[in-house]
Amino acid sequence: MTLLTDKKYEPLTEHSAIDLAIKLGIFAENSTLTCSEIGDGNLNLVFRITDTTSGQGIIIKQALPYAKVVGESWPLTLKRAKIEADALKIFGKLAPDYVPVVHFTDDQLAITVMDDLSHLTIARKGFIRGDQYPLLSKHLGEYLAKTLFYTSDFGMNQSKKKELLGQFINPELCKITEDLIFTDPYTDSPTNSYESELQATVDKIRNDQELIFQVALLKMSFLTEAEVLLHGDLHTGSVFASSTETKVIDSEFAFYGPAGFDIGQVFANLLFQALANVEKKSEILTHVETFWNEFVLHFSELWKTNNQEPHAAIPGLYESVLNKYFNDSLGFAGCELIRRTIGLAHVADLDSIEDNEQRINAKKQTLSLGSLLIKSRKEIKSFTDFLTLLTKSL
Ligand code: SR1
Ligand code: MG
Repeated sequence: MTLLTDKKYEPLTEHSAIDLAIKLGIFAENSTLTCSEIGDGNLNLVFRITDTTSGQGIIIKQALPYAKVVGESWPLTLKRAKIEADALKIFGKLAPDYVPVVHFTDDQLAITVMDDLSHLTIARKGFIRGDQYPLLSKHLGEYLAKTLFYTSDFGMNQSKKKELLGQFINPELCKITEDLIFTDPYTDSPTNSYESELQATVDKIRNDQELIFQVALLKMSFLTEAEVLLHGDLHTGSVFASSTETKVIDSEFAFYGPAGFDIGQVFANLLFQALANVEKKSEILTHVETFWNEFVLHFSELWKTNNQEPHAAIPGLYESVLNKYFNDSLGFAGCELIRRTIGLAHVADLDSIEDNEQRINAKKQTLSLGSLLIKSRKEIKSFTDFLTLLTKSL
């Protein structure tokens, strides 16, 4: 929905965000409102506006015409706000328990107005401070089973899927992923950043021809395999959580790609916690297992009950599709582990380890696990094999 088409784009301030919320009729003109810019991601402005009397709030998210993490030298399309809002609406219909409600959008201003989730915590921050999220992995498994299945050729009309694919052509944001995940970490790119103590390990990665070949294959899969509508950036910073609730946000990287990409990002971003703190190994492995089991439980049920593909019942097809998703996810998880350690966009799980030696060792272990998953993903025949490998490697 475009509500304010006469408005020219300009970045909101805390003051103009309040004006906008009143103009949109979200709050009465005489309400006492407070606003703070709370965006801590790499790309956007995020304003939380609260009515001090009722305590009720909303979020206005606005895309900037450049990547905030780098600055104005890295221009970026505002169209991503529309992609994000459209994806949130689709995912919200498919998995309503796990997606915030979108109230308004304006393509010109590149804004999305959505539920205030401030009673929840960004899962990565919560994990780092020791919060427990007993239902998070179960919820993410169900969320992904539903969003991936219902946007695939198995879960929706196959002609409509092609139209949806066209709606989510997202070249600029995909290019960020292609560069930052699949290319830059394996070259001497100025976007990379890592401690000098990692240089020898980085050199080893860049000289590992088998590893680079496998990364190139995974990149080809990302570029060409339009299996499902992906979230496209499903790390723990894109998830708000509490002990009872889980909400997936930040879908501006959404596009049609290989299902294993979202699954692998969830695996990797859970694993950062175990790599950062060995005491969390058992908690995190339980999350990894619960996430996968829940994904399979829902996906297999949807496959049996809602399949649109006439060949769906052919013996072996379900197993073949699921094995492909699983196998791909291990490779994509490996790429995520590596790029978050030596590429442009790091994770606080590792970077916040204060002790230098401990941090470097955790990062070396992350790079080693990443390489192993990428290179040996096809030999990992079952989820049990994966768990055994993780138990040995962490
Ligand atoms: C320039 S954007 C860097 C990273 O932030 C986003 O959340 C994506 O993960 C992207 O790769
Ligand atoms: Mg994001």
